[in-house]
Amino acid sequence: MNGPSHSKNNKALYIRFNKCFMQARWLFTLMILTATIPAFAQTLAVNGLTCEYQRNPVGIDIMRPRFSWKLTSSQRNTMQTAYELRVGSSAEALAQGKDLVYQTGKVSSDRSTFVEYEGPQLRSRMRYFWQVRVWDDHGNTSAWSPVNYWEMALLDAADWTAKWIGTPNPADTVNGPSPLFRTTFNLSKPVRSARLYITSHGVYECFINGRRVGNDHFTPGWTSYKNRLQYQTYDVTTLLTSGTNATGAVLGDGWYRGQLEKWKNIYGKELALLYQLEITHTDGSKTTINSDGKWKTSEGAIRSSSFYDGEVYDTRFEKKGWDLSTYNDKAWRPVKMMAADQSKLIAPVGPPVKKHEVFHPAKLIITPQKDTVIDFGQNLVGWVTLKMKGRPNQIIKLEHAEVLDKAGNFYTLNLRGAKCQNKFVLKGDAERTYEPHFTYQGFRYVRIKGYGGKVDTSKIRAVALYSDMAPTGTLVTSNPLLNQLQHNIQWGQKGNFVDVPTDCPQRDERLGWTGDAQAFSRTAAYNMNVNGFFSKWLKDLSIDQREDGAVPWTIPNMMPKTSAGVAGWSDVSTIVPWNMYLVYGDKRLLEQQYASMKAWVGYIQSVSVDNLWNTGFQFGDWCFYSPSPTDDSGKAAVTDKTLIAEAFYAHSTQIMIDAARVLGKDDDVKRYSDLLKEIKKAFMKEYVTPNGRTVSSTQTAYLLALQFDLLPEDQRQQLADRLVKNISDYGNHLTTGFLGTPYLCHVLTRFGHDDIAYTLLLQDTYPSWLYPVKKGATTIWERWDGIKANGDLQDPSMNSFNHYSYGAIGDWMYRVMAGINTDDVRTGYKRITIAPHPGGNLKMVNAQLETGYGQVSSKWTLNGDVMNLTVTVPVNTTALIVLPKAAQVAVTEGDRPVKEVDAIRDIKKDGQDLKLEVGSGTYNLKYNMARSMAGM
Ligand code: RAM
Repeated sequence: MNGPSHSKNNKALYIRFNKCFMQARWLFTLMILTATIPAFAQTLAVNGLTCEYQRNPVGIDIMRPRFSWKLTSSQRNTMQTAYELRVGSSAEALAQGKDLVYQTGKVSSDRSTFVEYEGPQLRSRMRYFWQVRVWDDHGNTSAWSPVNYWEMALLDAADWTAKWIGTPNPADTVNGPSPLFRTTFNLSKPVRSARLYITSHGVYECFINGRRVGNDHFTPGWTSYKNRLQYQTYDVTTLLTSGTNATGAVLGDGWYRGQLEKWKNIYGKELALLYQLEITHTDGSKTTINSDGKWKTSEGAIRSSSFYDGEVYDTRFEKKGWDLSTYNDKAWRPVKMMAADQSKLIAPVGPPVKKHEVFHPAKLIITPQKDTVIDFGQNLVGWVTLKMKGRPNQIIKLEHAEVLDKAGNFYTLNLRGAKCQNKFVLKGDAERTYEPHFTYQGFRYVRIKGYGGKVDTSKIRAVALYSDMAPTGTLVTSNPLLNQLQHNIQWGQKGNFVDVPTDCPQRDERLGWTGDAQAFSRTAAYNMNVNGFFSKWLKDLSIDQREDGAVPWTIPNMMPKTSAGVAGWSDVSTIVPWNMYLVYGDKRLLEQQYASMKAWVGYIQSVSVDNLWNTGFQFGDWCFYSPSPTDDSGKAAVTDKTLIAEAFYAHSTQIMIDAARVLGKDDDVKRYSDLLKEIKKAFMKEYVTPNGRTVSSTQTAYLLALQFDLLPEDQRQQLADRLVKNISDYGNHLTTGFLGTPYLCHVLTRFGHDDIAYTLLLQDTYPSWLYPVKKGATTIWERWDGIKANGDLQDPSMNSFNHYSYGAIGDWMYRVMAGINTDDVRTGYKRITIAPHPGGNLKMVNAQLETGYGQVSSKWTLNGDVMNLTVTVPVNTTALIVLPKAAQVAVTEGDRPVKEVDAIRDIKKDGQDLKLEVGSGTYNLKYNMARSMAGM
């Protein structure tokens, strides 16, 4: 009955025959190709070149830039054995190997990431071209890679000849009209190239001859402005014209003087512009156009703009053609010359904010309160654009909200003081698109007022804006709810990686909260390349760190100096550099942050007595589970804040040991190892009973103690059992807050409780990850119950629907469920572990991760007990594939037993797991778990 029918059999035969025939044909073609093409062309190639995290960066100021490249090969099991890198000052000469600035010669090395430039001193403004070729361990040599480049920015303060200009308006006019600045200039000679170096106090948009320069937003970005201010470099060659040119810029308050929490004018009271346009003519001569006393200023259509409150754009104030040479600026006023220090200027290392996804309205709703509301179907961060003609003096008001309330009405209470409104005042001229400039909103719903008549949704869009990080990870499972969770995690990241890692994107906060960032950093690094993003931010951290080592709650710090030095928040200073080292192998970043890391641990030491850190303010396990409104049952999962502090003290100290080891600082290894022993002793004495129970019987207390190895080995299992019991006491629910959540499933897995990790992951009643998903969430919420089971909304004073911290489960989903991890010695995925943990009744998990070496992937499917695992290991890496419940004899690839598969270097049995040491390539492995275990 079960056997295939005859016709099926014939069909299978036919397909097999056809396949063979095709394969033979393919082989034949390959043989011909092999005969005609030199050996290297078919097997080994170099691509994906980057310099300092970027592809062809223009305007960097790193004197020893680092190069990375990726290899591809048609052969399995391929490692780079040598590379040769060469740098020249022109693409043509370089391709011919002439006039080289620097060449490494053939270097025997398997390094293909972060290879440092060691040539002669790099010069301001110079563009350098580079390429690389590689050798592999099969005897192949690649061709030279395509030529890439990087360009140096202005390296000396003396390179700046432009002057800072501002407006003669009174200072401290926060939320006033945006100033415009303009000038004209004549170019009589043809232009070979032109660079604009530009920055501002406030945020800017710049134009040349009516065209916008670049497509970045909120430039120059947010840094610790009192100490460092980024400027951007743009290639504007094509924007210039012969004859008269015009250029201009418009400024908004931005982070510089706009409201941040309750403060305004934090970095200064006046907006200002610094603009240096350097033009090289075809004859080699130069013209420089600088911001200076000759520029003029006026006000334009942006009547006010603020991140929190939104923007008012009044077309009646438009200065049509203000950025064209034909414009008459007689009525404009001379600019005010500003004093400013050029020495704080730096070139960016992180990505700028850009526009990304565009959303069409999903639904037009008329609410019970008769509001016209558009639902975009996604809680996103950015703004709404509107195409319309309109009537003279028509005012369109767009208000933004993340959720509707229980009755289906537009809900803005959780935005607190932030108005989140954009207003457009129209003239009734030709149809065009309106969009704001110096603001952004976190929203899914938009209430439109003043539209008049039926809203034409075909002309309305929502545009997502966030830092331009390359997407690196995808994760899909057979469970749609989990897929939605993964989606929500990624959108939480998009919405909160807006130049700095923010806690939330909607209410009057949007600050670089450190605790949230550390909790989410590892997950973030799966979803997107955050190396440059965090490098920039960590630099601000080390600069804003207090002299005594205390790390502020938020970075860049805009709070009083006393708002610093908190467990789980300030530990971002050790945790994130270490995570970046693990996932990218970025050793220089670790080196750069080392002093800051040390200072933080030094601070804890200085406030500790007998190695106990139990003084000062702590946030604790923020947003932990607590039954509301009262806690008669004593079920609130309150973890002693000083226990948490001591645990993170140990964790940061452990990271110091690890970092010191990597950086070869033996004295520190010893010093911190000794210290850690004392901290653990103090922890045991103060927080662990003789029976091995932590004084707080909470999941977070157990998790921190276990994750950070605070108990002696022989006491750990019993604590893990307590954790399991605790979870079951809460009806298989988590109770953790921001600090415990990232470790929850990892600890369960480590102590053999994958099943419980899956139970928690798949739990869909409050508190759990899937509860919000079931409630229709499209991002991660700040609270486990942002919307209660009965539809009521949580306390509006703290109820963000886009807060990424709990999204830290993403790390476990990639690292354990799909099983993709980096080795912690050969970091940056130089050596990969693929150790999937099937469970939770999932039939399939498929994850991909673009690493510094190329794509790693792990896809498993379970059909009954039959496990199919497809793994991709990039060239120049090796991997350890861990097959759960597998016996060697049972595992095959196609028809071949695993031991016959080429590129498998070693096979070992380890308990129930089979471990394969493999080289690069794609492997399709298959076995029956149950039969394997039966010792087949
Ligand atoms: C809140 C922030 C953030 C948290 C701090 C302690 O206001 O939203 O998420 O880290 O407080």
